[in-house]
Amino acid sequence: MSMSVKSTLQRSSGAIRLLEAHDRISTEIVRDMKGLDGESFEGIWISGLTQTTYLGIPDTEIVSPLYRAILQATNLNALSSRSRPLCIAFDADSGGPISDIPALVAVLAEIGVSMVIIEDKVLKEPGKKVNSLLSANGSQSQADATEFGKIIQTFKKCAEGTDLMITARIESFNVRITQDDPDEEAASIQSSLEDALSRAEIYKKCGADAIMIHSKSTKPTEVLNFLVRFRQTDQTTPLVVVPTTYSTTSRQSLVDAGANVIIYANHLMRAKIQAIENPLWKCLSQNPYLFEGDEEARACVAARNYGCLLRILPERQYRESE
Ligand code: SPV
Ligand code: MG
Repeated sequence: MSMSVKSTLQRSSGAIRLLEAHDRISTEIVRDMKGLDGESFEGIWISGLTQTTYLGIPDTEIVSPLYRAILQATNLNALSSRSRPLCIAFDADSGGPISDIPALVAVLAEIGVSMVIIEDKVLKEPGKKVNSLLSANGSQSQADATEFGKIIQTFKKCAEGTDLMITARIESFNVRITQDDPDEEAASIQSSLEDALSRAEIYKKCGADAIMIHSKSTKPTEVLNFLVRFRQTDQTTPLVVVPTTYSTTSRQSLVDAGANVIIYANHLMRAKIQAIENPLWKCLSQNPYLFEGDEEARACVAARNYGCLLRILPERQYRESE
């Protein structure tokens, strides 16, 4: 049995925390581990980025969310069998083909997912989604709010009578083109904030049960400003945040501003890469001929941090983003 995000939110006084898991062993680790504060994670995030990394392909939606959900059904089939039930949130990228949505929602229900997050990105071409953390100006495109609202409506209709929370993810901060001039930059940030707030209203009217606000800024300001402004007029709709780039921000400050769900989106994959590469690097230094002539393998082994996750992926855009 998995836990429903909705009922867990109703019982929780602070924010619930979800940690990325991309296979069975990482799911079991999340189930057993506690944070430094001694508290357990309430559940897992099935991340597009780490699921595709696990498959060795880029996070560009070349495989549909439906395909990833089906894959997860085999990977996570241990969910029901172990001691502590977990909440499961699923990253549905841009939602995939609209004709897939009924099947996607059915598979998600089957594997116990109770929150699905759909982002208002638009793919320039099929299979060419750009990951939100990539910084190249203008590389990401946002969907028209009304068109995206129709996708939310379709998810909502398919999920009727279930506990699945349809969550609209707003990318206004990530698609923004940064400006050199400080005044123009401040105006651009402000207009993204207003755009994000007005999209939140549209998506709620289309049936969104929760809103996720994303940002690739290393400072939490954009997200905190959104949370505070949103909460001035709506104290109930759950708000979801992903503090990957602004990771030094305390959980309490996000909760105080109005966040209800905090997703730690790629940590187990990053930990796994380090756990593999560190002993391997040691082994390599003891045996310098191990990878002789194989520059690609050397590059993988030598990588040290998040950049490594991007570097091992074959797409040129990831290399350019380093
Ligand atoms: C993911 O984990 O796949 C996400 C979050 O969508 S991010 O990579 O930050 O866009
Ligand atoms: Mg994703």
